[in-house]
Amino acid sequence: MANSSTKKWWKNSIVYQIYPRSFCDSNGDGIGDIPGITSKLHYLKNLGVDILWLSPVYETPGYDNGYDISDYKKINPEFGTMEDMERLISRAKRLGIKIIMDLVINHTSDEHEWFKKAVAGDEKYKAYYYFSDGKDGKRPNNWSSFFGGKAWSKAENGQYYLHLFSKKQPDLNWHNPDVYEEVIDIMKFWLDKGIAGFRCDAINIIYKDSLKDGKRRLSLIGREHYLNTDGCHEILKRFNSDVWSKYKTFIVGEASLVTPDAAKLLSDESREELDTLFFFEHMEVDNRGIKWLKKKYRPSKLIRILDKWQNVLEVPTNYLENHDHIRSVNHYGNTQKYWEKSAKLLCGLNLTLRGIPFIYEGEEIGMTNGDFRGLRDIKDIESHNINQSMKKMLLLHSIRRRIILRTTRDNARTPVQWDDTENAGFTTGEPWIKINSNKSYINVKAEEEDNNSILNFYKQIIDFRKKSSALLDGSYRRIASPNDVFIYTRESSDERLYIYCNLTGNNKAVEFYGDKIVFGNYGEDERKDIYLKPYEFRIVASNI
Ligand code: TEU
Ligand code: CA
Repeated sequence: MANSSTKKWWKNSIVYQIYPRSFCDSNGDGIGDIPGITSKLHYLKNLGVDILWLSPVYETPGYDNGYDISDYKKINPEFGTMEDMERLISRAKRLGIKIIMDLVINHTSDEHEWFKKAVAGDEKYKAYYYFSDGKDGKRPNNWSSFFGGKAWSKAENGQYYLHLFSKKQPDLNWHNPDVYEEVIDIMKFWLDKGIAGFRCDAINIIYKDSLKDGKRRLSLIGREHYLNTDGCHEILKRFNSDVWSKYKTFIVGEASLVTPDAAKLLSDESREELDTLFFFEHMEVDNRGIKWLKKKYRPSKLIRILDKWQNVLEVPTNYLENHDHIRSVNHYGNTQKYWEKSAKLLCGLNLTLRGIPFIYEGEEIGMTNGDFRGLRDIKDIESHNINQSMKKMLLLHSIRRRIILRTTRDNARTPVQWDDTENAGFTTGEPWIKINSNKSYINVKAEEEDNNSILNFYKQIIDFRKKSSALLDGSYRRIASPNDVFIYTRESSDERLYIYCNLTGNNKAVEFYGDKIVFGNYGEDERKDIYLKPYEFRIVASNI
């Protein structure tokens, strides 16, 4: 087993996701940057983080905040220089923190050299993308884009090109061996600089089986032609044997629309593809078909989904928020009366399930959705595209406003609140996106000074976890989930823990398992009462 545990050096890590644009600005231009990240390494070390995942820091025109890359080997000048990046890697290393980068290879920016050459008529580079004259002047097929609207646009050469995201993000043609070679080279470039792995963006959709029309459906027409294709599996295996295994990387894939069976095929160790992946089902718990249409959130459904996925992946990922979704305390908690209790409960849940916990910047202080005044405050390209689509459907401004403000990705992209000063200690200049006015009480400085804060709860539970064999390596089993309370055990050969999560704002009657409450968001005592308070989280140890 020694072999497999060194191979999985990342298995007991805690990962922290940084969205660089919103993390910390070092030079007063209102945009977070790499020196800003470096200046907070001690904060992250202190929190107990082992791995940092950086959302893209490469050169980009910035239409999708860096998920549209124009040069994979350069740093976005807004974020700093290559020297800044190298300094970040080496400072982090000194503190024992590893860094993984976002690898966006489904598409490039349309301002990438490759695409520009392609449009100018260079045949080599035309073959990097999907160009087509279309059918009788119409689009080549009926596919729709993830960001609303159609998946084909016309380039300046008069031809259509495929883009599963915005028209600023043309899809690469993974049938072309040259594309493979380019990406291998990019990966090595960064791994040689000391990067520990990648979070592979939209990885399960990169390989298109065919360009035939898709089945008609509510969203993502065409998906059956590119989701989890054999070609994609083939590429992942080759990445693994050509690069990843040689550098002993940690690779986590982002796999939208993935089912448990597909997830196993992408990440079972024996298949040598991804180490693990992000599934989306719990994020979609309150979707009505598409994310813009919501239904009532039901904790029992969340419990069912999380429980199911605990048993699917060899090493699951646990995450409750990221840069693409609303804040978890808005989603699954309560931002009013139980803001603090519910943020702590979600922390407890995320850090005691089996697998690797991912914490998204600001989650550790209980940051909430943006308090945007209107659509004019929204920066996100997806939100703007959806607004345009809804306009075409003649939806009223007030309706569009409500739909977008509720779900926009910008909710999680407001700057990290470091203190209660005018710009929350994020910048000395004009922030690129509105800072939440609740910085007055939700901020790192205030929470560092308060022993009972959400931030200190994170630190304590991370500490607890690092010493607990049951949480690190133990099995997981659901005991019961009466009345929206999630109860499960984590058990190793010498430790058994019962975890209670009351996912509601009401008192709940439960059975008491175990012997002694050792951790909780209502304090620790030997209460054996059968009532859980609103959003109560408890760890109960049991003698074995
Ligand atoms: O997201 C890919 C993805 O699968 C989308 O469904 C995503 O959930 C999106 O937010 C739809 O609402 C990745 C990145 O995480 C995202 O930030 C990028 O915009 C996207 O790829 C394109 O690179
Ligand atoms: Ca800056």
